Amino acid sequence: MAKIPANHPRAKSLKIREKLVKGFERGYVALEGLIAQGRGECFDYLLEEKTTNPAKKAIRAAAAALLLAKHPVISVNGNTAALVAREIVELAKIIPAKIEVNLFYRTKARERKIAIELRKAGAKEILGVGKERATIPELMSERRRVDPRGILIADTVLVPLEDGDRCQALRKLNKTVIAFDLNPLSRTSQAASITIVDNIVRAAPNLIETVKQLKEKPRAELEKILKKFNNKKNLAEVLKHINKRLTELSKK
Ligand code: PTJ
Repeated sequence: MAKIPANHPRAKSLKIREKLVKGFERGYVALEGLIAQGRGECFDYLLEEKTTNPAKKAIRAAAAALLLAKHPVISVNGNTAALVAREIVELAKIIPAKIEVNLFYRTKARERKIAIELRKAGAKEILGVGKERATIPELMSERRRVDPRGILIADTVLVPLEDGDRCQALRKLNKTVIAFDLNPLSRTSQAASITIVDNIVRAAPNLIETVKQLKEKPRAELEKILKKFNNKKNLAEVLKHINKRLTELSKK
């Protein structure tokens, strides 16, 4: 793989791509995961590759929801393992939450390799790997196979880089769904209880810090934060932010 010059104006973004390409070469990122990243990058340009105020609000609500949950689970796919394995493990530790591998393009080999990446990042227990599964009847894709100790009984599920179907299925099962998705228009973004419209590489460390800040707060305060949050309104704020930026740019 060609070396990226440190002074390249897009070095940061190219390094993120490199992580995904390496993950693909090692066999745990799906080929389609590379396309998904490209889709995300396009929206990240519109956000100026910065965490917006609405994203910060969504991160705060997500932290409150995860701390209030009885059975919080973090779902991990190929892209998430390639980009933020360490952050996922740290987040799971401080909440505390379970980690479950759940793949759209599921193969036993990818499951196993993602578990290896998560172990390298410090995870001790990883659900959803090579075991007998329960299924979510509302769903036809491979994502329907869930761990009976994890997503099946979870009340709150964090689903980074999701496909819309599972998000809707989990909502139908009355679970609180938190999504990271750079596309505010995606079905996932629209269906989730809390959508963090931000790049997972920025949002995951931010979520860790926010969980740390809120961890000792009384439940009543966390409930207040959650009650105040409205996903539709927040997505509208993201669209207004993009709209304002494009309007300003188009005047120049
Ligand atoms: O590992 P698997 O088998 O579970 O497959 C994972 C992918 C991502 C391939 C699969 O879930 C898929 O096809 O996803 P989609 O439908 O392409 O949706 C991915 C969403 O994530 C898109 O809306 C992208 O905008 C968004 N996205 C991509 N990269 C990032 C992102 N959001 C936040 N941070 C990113 N880095």
